[in-house]
Amino acid sequence: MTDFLDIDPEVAQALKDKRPVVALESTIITHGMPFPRNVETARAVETAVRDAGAVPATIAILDGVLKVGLGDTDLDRLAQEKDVAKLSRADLAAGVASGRPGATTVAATMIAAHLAGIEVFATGGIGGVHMGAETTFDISADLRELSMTPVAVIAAGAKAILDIPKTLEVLETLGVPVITLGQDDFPAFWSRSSGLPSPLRMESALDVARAIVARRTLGLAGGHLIANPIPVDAEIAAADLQPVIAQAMREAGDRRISAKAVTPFLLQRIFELTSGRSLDANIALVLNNARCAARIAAELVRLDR
Ligand code: PSU
Repeated sequence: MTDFLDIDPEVAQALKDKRPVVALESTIITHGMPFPRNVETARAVETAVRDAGAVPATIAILDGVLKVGLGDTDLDRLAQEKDVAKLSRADLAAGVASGRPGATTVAATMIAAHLAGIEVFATGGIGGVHMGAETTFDISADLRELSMTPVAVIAAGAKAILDIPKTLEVLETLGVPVITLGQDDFPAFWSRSSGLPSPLRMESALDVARAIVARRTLGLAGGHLIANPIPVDAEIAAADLQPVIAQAMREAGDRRISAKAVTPFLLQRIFELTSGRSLDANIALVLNNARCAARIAAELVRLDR
């Protein structure tokens, strides 16, 4: 495995010393945000993790190796490279074998984090059940991964472009604990509330760390979805976004965009239709999740001492 997995020395040392480490994904860099804000955000997120006392480990495939912890040059390369593959569980191994650069989704990042021994991972929003899934069957592999791989994913809920009620139903069926921090409603990425109650609610990073330890001790497979609402001053009201999302989805339908291309297309169109407001909100929520993940990782390390 060492031929395919490359853990950055700083990350490896932190894990060995039982210091907090937070995994970060790369699809958000290559398919979620335009250049150069993508790489600026990737760096700012790493800094936010460090400022909160943890070591960041951004994950991607470069030169035929699954890298856990990217250097500055790696980040620049990834952000500017054309045709980076978006890799999930199904194509992760083929992506590594191809030798071409690849970005990891939430599912693939969870797999890599677990291989490296990292239990906490921050992203923007997880993939979920797409609108119209009753005919397209388009359900993100992120959901099943959460039921299989013991990593806690800190996200601002599920993106509002998804069918959130169905996403919550599938998570329940798969036995994934969905814990929202500090409020009763499950958040919807750019907005603080999806209008739906969260299955579980907790108030602090310590509560979450205790739940992770309990799940591990009980031997229950899978991870946790920790929903961290976007900060109040950064949110976009759901009512303002609804027509924009509807238009972007109509366009995706007209152009027959499908499978992996759907989420990147919608994010890009919503960015254009909101004159960049959606990207500002996205960046704010990712930074917020990075800080939250670092606090959870720190509590987890303390409980494990
Ligand atoms: N969070 C963001 N932007 C993103 C993503 C998360 O703020 O682009 C990515 C994650 O990598 C997630 C993917 O796994 O979107 C979901 O893609 P899909 O809907 O195709 O499963």
